[in-house]
Amino acid sequence: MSDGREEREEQEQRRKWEKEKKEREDELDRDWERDGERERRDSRAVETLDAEVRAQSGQRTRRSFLVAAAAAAGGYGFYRWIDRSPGDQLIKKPLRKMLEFNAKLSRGVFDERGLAPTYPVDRSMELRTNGNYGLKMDLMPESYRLQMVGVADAKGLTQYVDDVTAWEYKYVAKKKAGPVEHDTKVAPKAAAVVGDGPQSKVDPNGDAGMGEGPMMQGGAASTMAGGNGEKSDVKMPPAFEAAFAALKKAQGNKRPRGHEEAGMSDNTLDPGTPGLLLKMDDVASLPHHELVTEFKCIEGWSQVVHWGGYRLADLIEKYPPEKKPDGSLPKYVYMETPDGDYYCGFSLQACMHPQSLLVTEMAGQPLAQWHGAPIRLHMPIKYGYKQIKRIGLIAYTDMRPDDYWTKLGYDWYAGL
Ligand SMILES: Nc1nc2c(c(=O)[nH]1)N[C@H]1C(S)=C(S)[C@@H](COP(=O)(O)O)O[C@H]1N2
Ligand SMILES: [Mo]
Repeated sequence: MSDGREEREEQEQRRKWEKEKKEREDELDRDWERDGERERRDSRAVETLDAEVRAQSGQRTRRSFLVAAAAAAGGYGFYRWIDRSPGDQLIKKPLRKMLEFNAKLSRGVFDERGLAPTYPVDRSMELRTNGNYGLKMDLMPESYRLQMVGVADAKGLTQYVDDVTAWEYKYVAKKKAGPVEHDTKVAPKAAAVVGDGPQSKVDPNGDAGMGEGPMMQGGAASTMAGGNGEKSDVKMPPAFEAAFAALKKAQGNKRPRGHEEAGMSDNTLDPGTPGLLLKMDDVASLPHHELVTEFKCIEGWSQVVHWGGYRLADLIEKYPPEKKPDGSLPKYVYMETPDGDYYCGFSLQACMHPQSLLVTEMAGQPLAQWHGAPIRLHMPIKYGYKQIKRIGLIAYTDMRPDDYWTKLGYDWYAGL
């Protein structure tokens, strides 16, 4: 082998690739700044025009008033028009247009190809399991709700609640031993090392010591018994017990969030955050889509997978973000698991990508818990570590959201 040369070439290639990626990201940042400028200017123009229209409408005929109003709406009143659109159908189109427009301005988020390649379904295979943060206990499907925060006119919707954080997800009580479900591909090795509450040093999911990056292999056995949330039989001194009880009460008897290495997300919602609690039916009422694309883990492996579910863009169009006071849209989307242990941040544009999918089926089967049931993300323009499993929250935000692996030093964009 001409090892030296090959290695040099590879390094050269990698450097080139990284430089290009950096340039894309810088350009994206500049685009976003420009967009913000543009949007602020546009909304100022809308205000001026609106004021003019109001001032002139006293003296002018009704007809010329309408012409002026139409000019304002056509020229600059884009955001106002969305404001005034009463129904879903009307909101849909202008919002989509605007996002497409923004996406064009910041092409950098997407791979230059725009779309990730797709494959014939017979090339697809069963996806291996990798990473179990936020999935260590099985979620009871009836207790599932998708929290959405930052949605425009949320208060008027039937799914509105004053505090989304008060929603209680229920988990299946785990057996400590005995037969536990597992993926037949993987030996149920974790059964032997099942954790025993917070004191346990052994990762109850069998991934202890298997890696420290987003490539560690949780194994399908990861859906098996977790120590979390289980009662410990250890007797505490009464003073401790009282203090512990007080602490528990203060946090609403809730398990603390951010149990894994990266800790709690900076975007953890404050108690009392209003929003929507969507049911599966709300999501399942969107048009169904299937996609056969390559899933890539940053570790280097990739697999062609057959996905089924709903476009994230369709969900966003149905529940669009609330605009900022200057009329522009928030630039980011944040997602996390119901327990807050795993979390990801995205640009709104990446979420509007037509191949960004809220996945409910894999290989024509309902999604398994260890793959992120009831809803996980597939985003073929990004590495696997952005493809969050078991999405509990989708929040619109204007600050670049926190991200589990970014906290540990990985690239935030994770673009392919
Ligand atoms: N909730 C959650 N989602 C997650 C992870 C995780 O640990 N927890 N790991 C990520 C990583 S690093 C990868 S490669 C993919 C693996 O998805 P899979 O197990 O369905 O193959 O999930 C991603 N999403
Ligand atoms: Mo990964």
